[in-house]
Amino acid sequence: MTLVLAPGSSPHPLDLLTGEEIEAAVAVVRERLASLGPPGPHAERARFSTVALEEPPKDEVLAHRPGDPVERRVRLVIVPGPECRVMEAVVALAGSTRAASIVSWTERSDVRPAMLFEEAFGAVVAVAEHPDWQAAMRKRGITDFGKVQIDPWPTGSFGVPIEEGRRIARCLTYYREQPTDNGYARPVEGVLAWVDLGRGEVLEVVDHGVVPVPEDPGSYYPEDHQPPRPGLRPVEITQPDGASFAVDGNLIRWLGWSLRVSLDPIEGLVLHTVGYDGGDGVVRPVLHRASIAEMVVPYGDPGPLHGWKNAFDVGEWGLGRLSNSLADGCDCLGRIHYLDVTFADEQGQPFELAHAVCLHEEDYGILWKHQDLHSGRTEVRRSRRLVVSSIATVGNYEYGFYWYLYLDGTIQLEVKLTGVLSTQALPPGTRSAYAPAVAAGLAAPVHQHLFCARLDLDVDGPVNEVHEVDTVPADAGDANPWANAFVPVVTRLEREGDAQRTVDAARSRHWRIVNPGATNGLGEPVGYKLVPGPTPTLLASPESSVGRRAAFATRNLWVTPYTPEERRPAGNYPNQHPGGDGLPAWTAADRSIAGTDIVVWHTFGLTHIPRPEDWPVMPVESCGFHLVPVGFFDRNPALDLPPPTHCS
Ligand SMILES: [Cu+2]
Repeated sequence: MTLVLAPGSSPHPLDLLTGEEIEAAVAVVRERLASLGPPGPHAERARFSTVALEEPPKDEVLAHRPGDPVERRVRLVIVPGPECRVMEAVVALAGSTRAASIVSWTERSDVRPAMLFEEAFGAVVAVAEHPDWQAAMRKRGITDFGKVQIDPWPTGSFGVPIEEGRRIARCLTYYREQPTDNGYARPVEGVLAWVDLGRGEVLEVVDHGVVPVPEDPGSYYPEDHQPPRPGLRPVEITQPDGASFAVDGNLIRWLGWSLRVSLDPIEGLVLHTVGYDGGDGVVRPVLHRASIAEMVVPYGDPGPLHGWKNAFDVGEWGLGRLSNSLADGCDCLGRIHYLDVTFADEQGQPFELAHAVCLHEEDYGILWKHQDLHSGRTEVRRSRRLVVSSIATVGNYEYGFYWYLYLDGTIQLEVKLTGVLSTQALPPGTRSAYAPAVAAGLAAPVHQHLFCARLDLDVDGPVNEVHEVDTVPADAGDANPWANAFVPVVTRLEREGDAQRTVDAARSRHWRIVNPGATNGLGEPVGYKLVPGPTPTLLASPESSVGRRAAFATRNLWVTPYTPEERRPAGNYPNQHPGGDGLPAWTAADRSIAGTDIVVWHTFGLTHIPRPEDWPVMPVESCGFHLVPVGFFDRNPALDLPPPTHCS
């Protein structure tokens, strides 16, 4: 069931971008393009890589009160032609879409924006028409070129001469007997095509040798898995009085919590101004802004067809642009409210992605319980969480992003990974140390998925600091006569150079974000702790190409002073970037992170050693982290929950 609620009752600086705003911003940019150079080519050839809300500075967001005037701005990245050149524009709508004007215009050369879908499609067509690729297919007995799937990949940065000065895709081929086949079941091993995306030209086709195409079609469709498992009876989620949240535009209020939600075309799901009201009408800020600001999927197979594979799915493709339209009863259950999001296509035309973000509640077992053995009295409270979710499909893979808010003040991000493995064919009778077999003649390279969450925490205000907490055995001696003692050791991180840290499960390492200027009822600074999961760091060498480009993934924690333009930990243009941009560049100054507004960057994820059970479609594997109040409240903040009415 879907709740139908009105759009925002009062304009807010973080309202979702509208189609009218996109049209106005694109129109004024097109006028500027038409005025540049010879008539025609710029305005006609230009494509819009990004059209997004230019979020106002933090102090403006915080100062906004209902009824205040709102100046809306739109940020655009324009690709004017086939070269490695973009124009970055910010357009002010000045309170009216009719009064749009360009407030900044920056031309940048030697950068590659996120891949353009139109150009990626053009690359597929160009490869399929190329005689060298066709010859490679015929060599493998494939003569019907309508029965192939060609996947364009971002190419990385390896100093390959033909890639210099161009926007490149490397294309891999898969065989599909039927149009609905799972292409990844039948990789056409050995064939790699380089395409100049801007010019739509195949530059080179390399054939590393024939490996038989695996035969199993790898179907996950129900018609191929009959009969269905018997005995699965319906589960109905009923909420007879409706959901416990209220939505006003993109502002959500739920049982003390309030937050705004948006979907950025590049970063995907974004939470804004997350705060908690303990019942006295005062919203205490916790998290000013949270997003997945970059991610990387490095593959661990050193072979010529797979060794270059790594994907920065935020900066090279854009998680928001790849988000699904979610379906009732499938992606979420219960009383659901969807946010519909308006994006621009690459021609600058607005289009609506309906049901892009799902809001719903979930029962989550017990929150707290005690049975008093003396009196026999039992108290138990149910846990419930508000779920804010979106799902992006990036080629073969799905990433589900699930933010949870709980009744005890906890915030969690869970990323659910599913979809289809990236595969390779193995020569008959062989095995690979780098790519476990998942089906007959089919293997999937080991790889990692490493996400970088940018967490602009404002725990009871913007001035926060970060304390690393390790719990360690106490020294032997008179003060520890039973040698049992262990103690949390708290270290304040003073400068950026001190704040490049990794997880340490043996020490229960976590990081407390505290407000030194706000104390709780016990006289201690209020705080939230970042509790990491069992996460790896990057396994590729830091000196490797991917290691240089994804330096953010070599550490689980970075802390920087809040700087509005520092948004993306591998830089704004990681596509074919040689590396060093983003966090390594900013933190080289070793700025102070004490007594100031700070941003916490948490890299987390998992190392994926493919299993047969991951084939032909992968059951969800999860990773993520928690933000848990530590002295933010004076006691369990969920004592006021009413007892359940249905237990006896
Ligand atoms: Cu994986």
